[in-house]
Amino acid sequence: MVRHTLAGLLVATVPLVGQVATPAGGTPCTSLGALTIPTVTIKSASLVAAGPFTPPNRPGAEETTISLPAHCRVEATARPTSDSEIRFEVWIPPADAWNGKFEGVGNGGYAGAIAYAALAAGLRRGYAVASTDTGHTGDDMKFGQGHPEKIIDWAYRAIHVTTEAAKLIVRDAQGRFADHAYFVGCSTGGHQALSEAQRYPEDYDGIIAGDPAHNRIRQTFGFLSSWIATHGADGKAIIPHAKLPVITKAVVDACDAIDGLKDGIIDDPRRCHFDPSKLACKSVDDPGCLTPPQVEAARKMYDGTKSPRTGELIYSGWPRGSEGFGETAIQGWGQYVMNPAEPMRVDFFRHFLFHDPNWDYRTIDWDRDLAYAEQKLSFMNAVERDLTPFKKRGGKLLMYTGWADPVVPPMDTIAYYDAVVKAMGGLEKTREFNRFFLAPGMGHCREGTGPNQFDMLAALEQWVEKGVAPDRVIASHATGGKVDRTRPLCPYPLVARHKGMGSIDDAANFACVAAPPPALPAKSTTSAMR
Ligand SMILES: [Ca+2]
Repeated sequence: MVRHTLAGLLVATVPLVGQVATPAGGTPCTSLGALTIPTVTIKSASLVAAGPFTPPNRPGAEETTISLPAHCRVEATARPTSDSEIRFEVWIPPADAWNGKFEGVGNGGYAGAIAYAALAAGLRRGYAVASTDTGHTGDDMKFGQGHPEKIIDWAYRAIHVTTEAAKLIVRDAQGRFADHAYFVGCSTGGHQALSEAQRYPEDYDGIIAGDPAHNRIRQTFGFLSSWIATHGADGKAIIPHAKLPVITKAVVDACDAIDGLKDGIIDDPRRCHFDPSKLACKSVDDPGCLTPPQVEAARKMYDGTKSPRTGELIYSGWPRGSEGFGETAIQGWGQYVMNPAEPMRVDFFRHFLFHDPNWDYRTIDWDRDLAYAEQKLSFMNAVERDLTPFKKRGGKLLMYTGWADPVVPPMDTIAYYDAVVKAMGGLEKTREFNRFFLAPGMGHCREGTGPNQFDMLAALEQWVEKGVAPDRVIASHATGGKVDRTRPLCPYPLVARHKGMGSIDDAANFACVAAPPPALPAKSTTSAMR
């Protein structure tokens, strides 16, 4: 892999006639377009006054009008290959509002859009921030058909070239490089975060990888097998959406107390072996019970994807407690497995792997096609476990994930962290630069019955800038905007335990303690991490 360095990209600033130096010695915002960076075209650089900002994303995107502080907005495009079209934006606070730092923000799904809400969050904290659309427009995967370079841009290159160019743009605007660079992402953003730590360890001093979808190829195989296992020949979901919360309630009733505290939260679903047959209908189907096919479909969701030939685990199943814990489709198995009319991300096979838009997912060969995908598209993963270069350069990595994540199974993230620990010489040597926080009862990146709001970036800043490693991160749960519970998130493998006195809704009454490892279920097979 070609590794570009900042030194290799340096920078010719075209002298501007009559340029007025800003107090900090930087280039005025509206002159930033004169900066020359190889393969990068700066489309515009403009001062944006404080006030409402409506992101120019496609209609229906999650962002609506947001309120922003004053900043310099730079829109640019990077073309590291002749087929690349990587749009990105850099938002730079005025010198007196700048915290001296740079933040790259991650995307969701297959991206195809600049993450304006994440840009806004960073800017409000005083960061100079950057985000990219990862080189294409829209969440669907047809962009990859016949465009292998665009798949690479999406997989890892867009984040890297955006990072390097954005650092130079910030340097030009402020008259100096940022003191520290951070990357913050969840889901695909978590994948991007781990990819940066693995592939480009010089890019960031501190990295936050939330609910990382970095074992991407196997996750895609997991979506496919889960969909097939939970849909009838008519393409309809076997378990009706209304029954998913019924399963979660039964799971929590059965397993809540295993951790020693009846608080509505399963602390570690690996200790919960609830079998859906407990909900089997006595005679007729009704909304509170499961028919035999529904029992079987739920079991397969927990069991994960296995090779029909060898029984080897290809990808972890989804955790007990993730079935349906809230109203929206992402708060349960709806959005990624049950609701789609065909398997989620099936276009990976059609447009990225086989280049056959008519590929029939029922022809999948789990062993042969997985081996082919991991050989042909290995760059779509970010599963390197040896993080020595990142550790050596002083990098700090915070990982987190929700224990009720219905999109990225936490067991797969644990398998990765365990693999890193092994490769890096043990837990203590890993904890020096990489800590992993599991949030009980949290869904995919946010929400859930457990405390799910926390400030990982503040913890990371303390670690990078003050050398104070996080021994716990306080998380809160809110109902209707009002905080009703706080808890510490503990660095894996520690768990939060009530001290035996005081409110169970107050983090002060919990300690991070070692817990015996959960007994593995009898039919557990080898880890998906190679
Ligand atoms: Ca509990």
